[in-house]
Amino acid sequence: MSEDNKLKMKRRGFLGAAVATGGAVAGGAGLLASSQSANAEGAAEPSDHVAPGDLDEYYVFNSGGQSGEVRILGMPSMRELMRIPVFNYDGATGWGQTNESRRVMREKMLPDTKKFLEDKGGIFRNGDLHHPHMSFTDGTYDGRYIFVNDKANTRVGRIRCDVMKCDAMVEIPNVSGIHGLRPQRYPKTGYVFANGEHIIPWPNDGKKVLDTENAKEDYWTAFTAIDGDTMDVKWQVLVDGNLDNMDADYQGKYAFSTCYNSEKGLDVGEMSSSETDWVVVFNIKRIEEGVKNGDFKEINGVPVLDGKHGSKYTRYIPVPNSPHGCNAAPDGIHIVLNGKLSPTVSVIDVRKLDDFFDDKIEAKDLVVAQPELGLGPLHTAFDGKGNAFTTLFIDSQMVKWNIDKAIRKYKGEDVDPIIDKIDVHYQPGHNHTSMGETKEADGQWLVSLNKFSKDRFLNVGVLKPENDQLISISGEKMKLVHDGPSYAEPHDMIIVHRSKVNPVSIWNRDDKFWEEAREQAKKDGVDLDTANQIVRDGDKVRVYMTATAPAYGLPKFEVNEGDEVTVYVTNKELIEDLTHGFTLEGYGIAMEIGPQATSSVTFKADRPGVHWYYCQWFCHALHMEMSGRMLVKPKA
Ligand code: K7E
Ligand code: CUA
Repeated sequence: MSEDNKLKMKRRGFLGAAVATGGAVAGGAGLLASSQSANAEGAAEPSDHVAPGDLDEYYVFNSGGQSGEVRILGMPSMRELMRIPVFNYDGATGWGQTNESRRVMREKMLPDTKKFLEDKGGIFRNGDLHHPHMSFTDGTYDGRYIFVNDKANTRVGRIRCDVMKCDAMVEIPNVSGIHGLRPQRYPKTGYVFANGEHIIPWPNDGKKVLDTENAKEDYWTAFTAIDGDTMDVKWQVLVDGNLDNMDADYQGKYAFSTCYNSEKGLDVGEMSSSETDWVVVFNIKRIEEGVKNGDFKEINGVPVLDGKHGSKYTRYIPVPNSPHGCNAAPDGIHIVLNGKLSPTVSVIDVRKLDDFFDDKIEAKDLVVAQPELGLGPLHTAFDGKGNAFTTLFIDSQMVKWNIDKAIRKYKGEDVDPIIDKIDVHYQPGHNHTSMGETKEADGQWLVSLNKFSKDRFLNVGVLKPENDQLISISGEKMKLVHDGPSYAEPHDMIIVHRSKVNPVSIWNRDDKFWEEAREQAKKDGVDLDTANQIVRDGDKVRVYMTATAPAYGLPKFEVNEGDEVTVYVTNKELIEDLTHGFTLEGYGIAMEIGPQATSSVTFKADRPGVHWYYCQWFCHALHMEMSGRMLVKPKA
């Protein structure tokens, strides 16, 4: 029996009538609103309660903002289940320190950056991760990957959902600050699209333009398409203005980026001086043809097409100044562009885009609604039943509105598209609904990611947490059910039904994650799976050892001061949840080794003496005893 069915069986007993009334089945296999427990009347009462031992119905992949990581929460409990280090340095797992993680971080780093980081440890230790999005097949999540942006160091990362580890990272050339990011929805991902936010001189080497009064001519940014399978940059399209957020359609034809700073100013006054900015629409097919026909300039190895005003690859739709969020509705038709400085959102109809690109209609004809929702609309999410939920940053509210009514109102009908408004606490940025960015949007839950929590939690000092609030949207009215503090600084999340995600509990011994270790072992003539031995190669020493609770295969090893030592630890356990660690005292070294994994770390043995290594993952009654000694013989 599948986990889902087991859960269903277990819950069916006590849920009773609630299964029938509140158990909306929307699209995916066995989507059961099991978190809605029954009240006395048998009506569904939305609750975040998940009893001890019970499992959540949804995975939440929450961004970690300037913490650079991704966090996995369970929904509706909103319990934090795991963290996935990506653009950061993590002392627990050794992310940024193990050879395996450093390969991921450095493999597609630009040569220039590699050089810059040479004497700084070789990696960036920070990142700013705003937008996690799962790969799609035919308009819904396919559970393969999660793609993430790094605004701080202009990268795109990928998380493998089978092991929930970051397995690829690419630094994007020619732009600065990757912000909006979305995988292609149809037919499948495919491309991962990424917005370069900040305009910079092209090239940005300090030679040509260092300080300029003429950003209009000298500063640029671009829209980037990455191949989600190879993580190679396929092409870029140079645009007018700063690119902010983006989304892709459900047809695989177009992508959309909100754009601020159409003025091309270099400070906030200049950037917001004009009445309107725009949304740039990218015509994927035309761009691909352009690449094929050589209609580009190759810059730093990437075909860059000209997408400025007048280009056949793009169109510019004027919208009120400084739009922010860009969200495709699960109806596959409507794209909502959030006003930010304007109290409105603009809704465009993707079915008109072919005509727009053929210059048969004007930009204004694309806009089918522009409801006034309140102050500071930033992002919009959907319930799959024709309703939208928009965060109002300045009003500190969530507004529920109906897309169809907004369209009718725009046509002149006397209808109010606003259905409900509730206060959130406080100043929401992103929001997200369960399965809401897929065609299987199920209208169960909404999270408001609030930037400020102020008085909502025990005071923890000057730096306050944010507040991710869980809201039930299964009824006509929204209902706030949970406050969830979060550390700096989730911008965005996705809410994925558990039926879409199938992580393993034990690594596959043949996983390519430690391919380099495998190859090195082969060269050294040792069997990585079983070796407990030292291989000396000049002043390079490779130490191979196994880990089986409660002992390492090597209780000690000896090296000389000044040796470059690589320690490979292979976890031999076949039991789930039996992770070992390797912490080397006084060397600042620690790493995680999951069941059936190999992890390795390289360091210079420049501290003579006895240094204990021990297992920092509690694995056995004799876990404390799982240790050994590295003996470093001093130079004569
Ligand atoms: Cu914070 Cu998506 Cu970077 Cu809006 S963005 S809030
Ligand atoms: Cu192995 Cu603790």
